[in-house]
Amino acid sequence: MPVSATRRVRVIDSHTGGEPTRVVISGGPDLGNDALTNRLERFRSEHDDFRCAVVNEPRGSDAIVGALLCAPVDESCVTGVIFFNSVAYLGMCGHGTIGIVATLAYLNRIGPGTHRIETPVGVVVARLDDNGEVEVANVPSYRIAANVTVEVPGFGPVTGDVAWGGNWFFLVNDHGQELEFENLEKLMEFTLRVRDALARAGITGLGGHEIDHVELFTNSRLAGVDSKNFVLCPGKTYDRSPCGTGTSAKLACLFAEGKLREGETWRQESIVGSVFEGSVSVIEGVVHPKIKGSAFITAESDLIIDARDPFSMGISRKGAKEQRGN
Ligand code: PYC
Repeated sequence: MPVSATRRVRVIDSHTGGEPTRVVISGGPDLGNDALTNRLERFRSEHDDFRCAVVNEPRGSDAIVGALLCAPVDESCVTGVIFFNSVAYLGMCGHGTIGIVATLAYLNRIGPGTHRIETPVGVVVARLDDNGEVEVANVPSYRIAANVTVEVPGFGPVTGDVAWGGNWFFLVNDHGQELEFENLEKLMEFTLRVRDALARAGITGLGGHEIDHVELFTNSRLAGVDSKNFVLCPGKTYDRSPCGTGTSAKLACLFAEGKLREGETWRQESIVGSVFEGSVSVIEGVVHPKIKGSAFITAESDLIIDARDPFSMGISRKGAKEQRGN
């Protein structure tokens, strides 16, 4: 095989509260140097096969969130990043940002201190502590609608809030589900139906954006922890971590309801039992959430993209038929 037929992509894998992040260090597509929103569109329209190659089977899984590092436009940022998963691109990703900070520290590119990171939805500021914990000051977050009821086939009316935390969320407190790891299949089925029902009913985020995350809440049984969640992410996967953007959306809703004050700590448990700490500061009436957690490096490797391999660019739902040749 000629050497040129093989492409290498350098990645570092980590997990944040159980949720994996695969950071692409080199070997990604050239997306140019203009605004990250433009580069994200170029990624989506011209290099979507690269997204599949990095996070989909056979190299990846539905759970992995990819993070393509790129040069920031804002030179005060240590890096720019575009997040993606097995089906879509994410505006921001809280657990992924914590993973990036742990990855850059592992590579000795940053040390403890404050680091700005540019995302397609704005700059976030991460503080790496000496003990490895990372606190992310996320993009401003807000609730756009409270007590929205949608009719969910097989389940009846479900009421929740629509909020932005860097992605769009439908947050539901009263759902009749038991948020236990053993119930994953049921939780997936319920939240997938809720998401479909929202789309059918034309309930969206601002600008008609799809609400692609559904978040269920219950009380946590862990001492000192305020709440436990289950978060459906784009595609058919759930967040193993408490979801940084989802916790940000939750903090915005709590603040709007007068249930959380500036500077108070909110502890959010995930469906696998990991915990993020969150708080808000309010500047000119706008909620700025902070999320704290830790990430651990799990692998450092080269992905090999072999042109002879029919699944070299991953198995995608739309491409599987072509790849199988039928
Ligand atoms: O932590 O924000 C997050 C996130 C979004 C999707 C998966 N994790």
